[in-house]
Amino acid sequence: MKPRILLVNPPIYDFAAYDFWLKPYGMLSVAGYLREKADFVLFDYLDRLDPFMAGQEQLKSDLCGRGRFYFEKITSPECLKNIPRHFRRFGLPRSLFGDFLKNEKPFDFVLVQTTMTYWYPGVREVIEDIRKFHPNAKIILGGNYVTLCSTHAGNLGADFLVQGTNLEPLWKYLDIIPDLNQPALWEIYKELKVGILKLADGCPFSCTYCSVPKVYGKFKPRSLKHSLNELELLYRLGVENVAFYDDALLFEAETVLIPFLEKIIKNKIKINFHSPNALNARFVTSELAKLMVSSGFKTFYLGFESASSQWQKQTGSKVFSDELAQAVEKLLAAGADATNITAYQILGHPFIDIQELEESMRFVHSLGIHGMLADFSPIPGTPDGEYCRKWINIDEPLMHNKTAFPVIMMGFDESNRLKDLQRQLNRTL
Ligand code: B12
Ligand code: SF4
Repeated sequence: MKPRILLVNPPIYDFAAYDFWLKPYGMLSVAGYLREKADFVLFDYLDRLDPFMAGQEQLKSDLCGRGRFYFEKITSPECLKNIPRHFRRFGLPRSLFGDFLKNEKPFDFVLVQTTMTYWYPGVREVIEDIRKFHPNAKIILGGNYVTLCSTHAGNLGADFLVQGTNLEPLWKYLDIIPDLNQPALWEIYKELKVGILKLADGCPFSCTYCSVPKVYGKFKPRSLKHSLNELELLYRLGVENVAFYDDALLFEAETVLIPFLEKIIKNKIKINFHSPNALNARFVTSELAKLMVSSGFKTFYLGFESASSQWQKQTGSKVFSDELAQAVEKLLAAGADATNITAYQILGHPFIDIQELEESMRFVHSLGIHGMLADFSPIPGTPDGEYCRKWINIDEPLMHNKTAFPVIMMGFDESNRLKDLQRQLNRTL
């Protein structure tokens, strides 16, 4: 008999959360490798097409597939009490999971997606409920929180942790031989409008605030055939918007992104593409910009962080200001809509004294594109995260919260002033 496996994407406990193309892609990929070798059931707390959320006007998606989550206000955890913002629980109500679990036959395994390290209270809640209703199911955690905070995650009460990207121990634990050619298990959703793709793992840079180089190592393209299979599945299922979760989508584009986009055009696939996880402006050539626009890219998020060359060099030299300016020019010349080009800039980074953030925001504005302040989250095991031990207990993942850290670093008023300034600048475009 095939094992019965429950897949759970937990609710989010945070000050803010927005469905910026959020999908439990790691867990769905693992489930895809086990397609037809197990019986799967999904409970995705963050599925805005679930009948509970789909009926609510204020939670409707925008044209690109983004939107608000249902939430309930809750008390802040003790260590975040001094952050003057409401703490919330985002996602379907907990009682719906209880009702669901009561009516399900026993599960052999439960796979739980973990994402931001500071979202672990949602994972803990899921574990408590599974233990209550299905005490014999083996609970397996995988994803970013488990990888970056394995000791902490080990204390949440799960049975097995999948750290990093090596899935061999998981296959042994499940006692199933996977089929690694299978695409992610997207058909498990009753209705799906947004999908995710990842054409490669890793990144060639080593930014001091980022965990990717340590977790993924060298840049490694995935198989083009695999990515095209996955895209075809998404297309068949009626997906309208696809976001790339790549860390270096434009790196070695001649062998990775360009052949992929050429196939999209050749096969006349009409899907909107998005790059929420930041593109590197250095790699935007005129040809690539044209290809991206003609193959369906609609939004362009560029990682910039700061216009200060001292800050840029000190944190890894991933991109310089003239490269951002040239990329914007090329994207505009290729027909990209200026209102859909956004440069991220990091807010609350510990080297704020050399970051020249306000000047950087004005520089981005001078290029005629939107800026977006990306609150800094200190990550354990990275040079900048470890430096933040000066201000916070980094062994408590709640202290990695991106809303909290800038307030702790620079104060609530200063952080708000910069956010207001960003809004004002964007309004004048
Ligand atoms: C996509 C992405 C996003 C998306 C959202 C993703 C989501 N679903 O929520 C967006 C763009 C919105 C985003 C936003 C942010 N992000 Co982000 N993001 C990522 C990224 C690139 C991938 C995360 C992911 O979904 N992985 C899942 C899949 C794609 O990974 P995979 O390797 O293929 O998975 C394999 C294995 O890992 C394993 N696996 C993975 N999951 C599971 C689950 C199970 C059950 C099992 C068994 C196995 C398994 O098996 C898979 C099979 O191949 C990571 C970097 C990275 N490369 O991991 C950063 C990362 C998670 N983000 C990070 C940061 C800093 C942020 C922001 C704070 C940035 C900012 N200041 O705005 C925000 C925070 C958003 C918020 N609301 O708080 C940090 C982590 C911070 C933290 N403290 O946890 C990371 C690690 C990047 C970094 N800088 O180091 N992010
Ligand atoms: S370029 Fe992006 S993914 Fe690569 S190390 Fe820097 S921040 Fe991380």
